[in-house]
Amino acid sequence: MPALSSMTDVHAAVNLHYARQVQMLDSGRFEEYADTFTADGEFQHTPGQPAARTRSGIVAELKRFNTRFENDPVQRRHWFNMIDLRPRADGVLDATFYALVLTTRPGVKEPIVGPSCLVRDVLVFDNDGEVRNRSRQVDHDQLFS
Ligand code: SDN
Repeated sequence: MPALSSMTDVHAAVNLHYARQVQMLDSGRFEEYADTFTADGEFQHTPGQPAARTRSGIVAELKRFNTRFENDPVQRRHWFNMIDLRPRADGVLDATFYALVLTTRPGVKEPIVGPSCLVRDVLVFDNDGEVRNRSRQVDHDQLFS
């Protein structure tokens, strides 16, 4: 972890990481999104599905998932909120937060709301000083039991 003076600085760095990361995702820049994960990063966006591993695996999974929108132009936006950050002794960060997916279709003012998600990330400050996801696990509220 770089010499950030306080948890406030760490929160600011993580918030910027999330803002950039989610805008890459929502604009279909999947290679850039995958680059916000470590080289061995793991990503599971839907419970019960196998986690995508490595950056190329994450890109492939996002392309596969988004084929459903090929003939259905949509703007998806993932809204992140309530970010709880807990640093481990070794500087790795556990982040837990809410994510709400809004899907808007051309000419339709009201977006489709959902899924409402709980996200668990493991974040590291990588060798180049950038915040990256070592892993991301997304749970969907409607699948609770
Ligand atoms: O990257 C995320 C995601 C995500 O990629 C999701 C995808 O589809 C691709 C960060 C935080 C939350 C999410 C949530 C989802 C939802 C998931 C399934 C769906 O939209 O039906």
